[in-house]
Amino acid sequence: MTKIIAMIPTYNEAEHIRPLVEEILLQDPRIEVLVVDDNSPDGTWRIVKGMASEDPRVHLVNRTHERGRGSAGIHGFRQALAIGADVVVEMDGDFSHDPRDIPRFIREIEACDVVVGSRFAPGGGDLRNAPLRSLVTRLAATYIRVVMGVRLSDPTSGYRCFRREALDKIGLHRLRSTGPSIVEEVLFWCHRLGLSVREIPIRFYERRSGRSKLTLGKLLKAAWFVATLRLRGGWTTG
Ligand SMILES: Nc1nc2c(ncn2[C@@H]2O[C@H](COP(=O)(O)OP(=O)(O)O)[C@@H](O)[C@H]2O)c(=O)[nH]1
Ligand SMILES: [Mg+2]
Repeated sequence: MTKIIAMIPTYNEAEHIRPLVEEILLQDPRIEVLVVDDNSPDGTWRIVKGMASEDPRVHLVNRTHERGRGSAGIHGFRQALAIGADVVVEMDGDFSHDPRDIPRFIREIEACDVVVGSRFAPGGGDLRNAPLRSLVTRLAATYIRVVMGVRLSDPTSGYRCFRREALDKIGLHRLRSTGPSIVEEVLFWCHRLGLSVREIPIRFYERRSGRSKLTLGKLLKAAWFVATLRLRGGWTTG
């Protein structure tokens, strides 16, 4: 039987982590959840720890010495493979990614290596009530398509699904991002290594509560990192 791990990096998501994990588990009997928390001051990790002690389908990594969306994601992929995942679904912990989309990801991954949830594919949507954030997402998508040479409609989407073999091929050891540029870095390698990537439409919601951890500084750092990726690709494979 296939083991599917929903991997969620979290920082201060205590207000909704429990209902989110519960809703994910309902989507398929083969699903387990792995939360990678960075010792959130609001105690997100404590809630997940409690759930994990009662349900073997819930797993927690609490990182006490590191902080960052990128390094948490890499840690999460590694841990998901270590606990035997055949398929990993990567998603955010704020309900902006609807757990009810997971079955469509799982169906689609049967026929490819990686599935990306796209807000801009026909049938998808960006439903945030923040026009500036939506505009930045669109500009970033154009920038990444040009700089990385990928043809996807939504290259900054963090709602994605990977076959185990795809993560093995990417080689987690080569990923360098500490922050949010991990999303683009992983996509870059998918593209560079010729993995088959398909998009499915998703609706992207405003976070249910709490605050985004994305700052202008992190955004600019990510944009710079993306610009250096081609150079890295040349070095490591050239
Ligand atoms: N472990 C970990 N998760 C993080 C960190 N920063 C953001 N996240 C998580 O990554 C996901 C996306 O972050 P979010 O702040 O919603 O960014 P946005 O959706 O771009 O506004 C959420 O589940 C966050 O809790 C971090 O430093 N460490
Ligand atoms: Mg968010």
